[in-house]
Amino acid sequence: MLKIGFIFPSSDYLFDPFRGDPFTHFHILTILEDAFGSAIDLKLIDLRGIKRYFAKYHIPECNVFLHSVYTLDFAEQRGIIEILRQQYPDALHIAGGPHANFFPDECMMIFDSVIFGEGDDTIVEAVRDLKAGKLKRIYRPNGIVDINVYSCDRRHFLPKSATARKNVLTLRNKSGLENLWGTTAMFSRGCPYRCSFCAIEYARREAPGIRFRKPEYVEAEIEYLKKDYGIQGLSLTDEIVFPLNPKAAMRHLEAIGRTNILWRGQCRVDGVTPEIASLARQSGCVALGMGVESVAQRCLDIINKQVSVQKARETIAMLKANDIEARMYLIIGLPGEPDDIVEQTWSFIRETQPDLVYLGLFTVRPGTEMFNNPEKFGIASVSYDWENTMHRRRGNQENKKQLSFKYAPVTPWGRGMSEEEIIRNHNEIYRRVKEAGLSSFELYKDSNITDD
Ligand code: B12
Ligand code: SF4
Repeated sequence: MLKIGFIFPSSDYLFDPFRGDPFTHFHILTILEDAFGSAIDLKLIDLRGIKRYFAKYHIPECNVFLHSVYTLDFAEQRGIIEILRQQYPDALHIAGGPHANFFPDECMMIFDSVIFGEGDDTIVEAVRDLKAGKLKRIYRPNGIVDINVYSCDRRHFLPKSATARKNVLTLRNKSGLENLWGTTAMFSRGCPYRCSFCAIEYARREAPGIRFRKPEYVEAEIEYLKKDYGIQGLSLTDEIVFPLNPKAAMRHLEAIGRTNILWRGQCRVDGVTPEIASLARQSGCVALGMGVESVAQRCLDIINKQVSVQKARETIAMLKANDIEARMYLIIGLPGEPDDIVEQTWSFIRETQPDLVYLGLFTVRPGTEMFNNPEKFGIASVSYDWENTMHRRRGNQENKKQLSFKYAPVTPWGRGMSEEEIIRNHNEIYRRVKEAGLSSFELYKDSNITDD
């Protein structure tokens, strides 16, 4: 029988790698299970928390190994393949995922076959080809897939203890929810916006826009999680949790509401109307995170955020008025920051009183407009050392902070800030945020926080 193992790397740069769930792996394995049933043996080889050196002892022999390649994981994945080529020399390695799409040549040198773009249909084609001894080097999708033709992602590939966890719905202002059994879920794919610091642009180049699962499938998936895993609370990791069309958003929220689950999610500052906020609360929403990114309008314009600082103010107030915790994501070090960014940021926080502030240091991520055209953003150099191109959470929290890029001394917006200044600004805002009890890291001390 053909044995297929989908490897999830150690994620050793995360404070708690079990804070998120491997959706890609659940999804692809569910598709293969539906297509081939008991004719193939499927495994999710979960290396989270396992030291890299010991990975080899946790990987059983398979005919084929699957890998979803992320930039931060790439060095580890390459190391695992080197070991597996010795340990199981006949096994083949098939890859897909963001980093494979950004750097196809590099990935083609390492993997036997690479699936570009959405792999929902092409993985089935690849396994059929493999069985016939005709695995191709490259697979590409035929157009954008319909995400409603697949079963809901089944989670039985991991033990129940990895899915149902506490501390998923911890709130700043109310206690008790941290004890609910929770997990993460996602009911959409993609994002129609193109912020220049975000990897969505290139990760989803072949499938622009956003697609949502039908309300009846959303409801069925939540009921499955309640019944089989005892789930009481959900963290929804969709980039944009509400369908953009207001009628569709209402049907979506009504479906979630019928399950009586509590949930938190993410949205853009321009993605919530008062009606949606009120319905979201009725459907069990307790907190929403928003990419405010910067309180300097010039930065928002440069990064193509297509929102105003004023809109962020209004949305924070609207969520609070609806008893939904308003959490804001901020990035320090963006191009075009004014010299007094610390004071501007602090005065915005004092005025709007968000419930939590997630503070990030700007990184130029592979797969972004900024990585591909740095000079347009006044950036003189960017690191190609994959393990250091994005902040590793452990490193970020515990070690010396470092930037993965340098601004030119003169940028299209004036003087380019030095690494030292940016880190000093970040540290100062973080100090004030922490003192005010608004730090997300303090709230989730014991676990990592998923990011946008
Ligand atoms: C949910 C999510 C997570 C989850 C689950 C990730 C997972 N590995 O399953 C968690 C919270 C764990 C996570 C963590 C991180 N994430 Co994340 N995550 C996402 C998010 C929001 C959705 C991904 C997803 O599950 N989609 C649903 C599945 C079905 O779609 P998919 O993953 O795109 O896979 C499809 C194709 O890409 C392809 N495919 C992908 N892999 C493979 C593999 C094979 C073998 C095949 C056949 C096909 C295939 O087929 C799939 C079906 O069409 C994306 C943004 C986005 N909207 O795409 C960011 C995103 C992928 N994450 C990103 C990042 C940076 C991270 C972290 C490094 C962040 C951090 N520092 O904490 C970590 C990495 C952890 C890890 N080791 O995986 C970046 C990737 C950038 C990059 N250069 O690599 C993205 C694009 C966000 C962004 N805007 O920057 N993430
Ligand atoms: S930052 Fe958010 S809104 Fe902008 S492109 Fe990325 S996912 Fe979309």
